[in-house]
Amino acid sequence: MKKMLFLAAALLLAANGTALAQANADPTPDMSAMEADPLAPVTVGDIEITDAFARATLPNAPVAGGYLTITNRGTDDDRLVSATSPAAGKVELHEMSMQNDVMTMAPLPDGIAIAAGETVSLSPGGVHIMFMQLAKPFVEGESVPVTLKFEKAGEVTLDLSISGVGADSPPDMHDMKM
Ligand SMILES: [Cu+2]
Repeated sequence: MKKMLFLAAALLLAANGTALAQANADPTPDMSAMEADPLAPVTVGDIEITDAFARATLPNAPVAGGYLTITNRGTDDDRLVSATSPAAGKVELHEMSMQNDVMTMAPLPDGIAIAAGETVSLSPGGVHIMFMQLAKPFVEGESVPVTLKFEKAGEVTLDLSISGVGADSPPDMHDMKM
């Protein structure tokens, strides 16, 4: 729904070059338009989150991966300690690694450290948000809400845009043979 609203707003702006120019020059842009942009950075305290997305799931896939980039613009180290979502019965922070030539993944009990001034990317094949016990499949073009809890910055809820099923992202990565 948010995406629809954003598209409608974009079309309205595109249909009127004057309105677009005014929007760009306006030092206090329309907040409703900003909230509707799924690609806009999300901030909480000194933490900035960009490039948030999840991958669509195949039918009956038990899990789905979520990915985003976290930048700590503050002078204190912070830590992503947990994630939750109404779209999944359980959400964990995972790390992938090679064990005896098999790519496996395991929960990160201490969360993900984001040192002051550093940027950490959660991406396919690396650290990721694991949605488990999915309420329903993740469908490309839709979005999934996730609430991230940071040790210092606190909690923030954002929408992950759902992209296509990645060719390098099988439905059950827990047993992915390399
Ligand atoms: Cu995982």
